[in-house]
Amino acid sequence: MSSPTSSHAYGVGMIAIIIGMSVSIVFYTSFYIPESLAKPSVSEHILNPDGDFIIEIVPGAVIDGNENYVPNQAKVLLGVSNKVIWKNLDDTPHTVTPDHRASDSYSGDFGSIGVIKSGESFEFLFTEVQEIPYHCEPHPWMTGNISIELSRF
Ligand SMILES: [Cu+2]
Repeated sequence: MSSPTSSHAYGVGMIAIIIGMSVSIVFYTSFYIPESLAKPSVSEHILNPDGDFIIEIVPGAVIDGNENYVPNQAKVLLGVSNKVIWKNLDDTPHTVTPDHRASDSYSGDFGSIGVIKSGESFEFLFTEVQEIPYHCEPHPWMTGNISIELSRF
């Protein structure tokens, strides 16, 4: 048989377990899940670099042997020129397509979605050091390379 004291202790124990579980669930849903889904924290300098870095898809780029992406071997610095804009100045639609799947943990998958029409542009904010060789999907002889590097500051 149980004494009144031990059954009371048992009741308090159950309540403590229930409260503990509730607190854990509230913590998990309110703090842990939003934190794990949040984008990585990126410094203000990198989110708002000093200026845009322009890569022109020059007129006549569609013709094999011509210049196409200019500058062709681009080097950008985080916090300085990591926001890159490809401008299509050619008459033909082109793409910026990575040779191998490439992504940035803040901005997501790299590459133009569909074609960049004549007069239009594609922009991408790089937040991590990496090097990406890329090409034009309809005109695979058009190739370029972009390298994202740390600035010295
Ligand atoms: Cu093209």
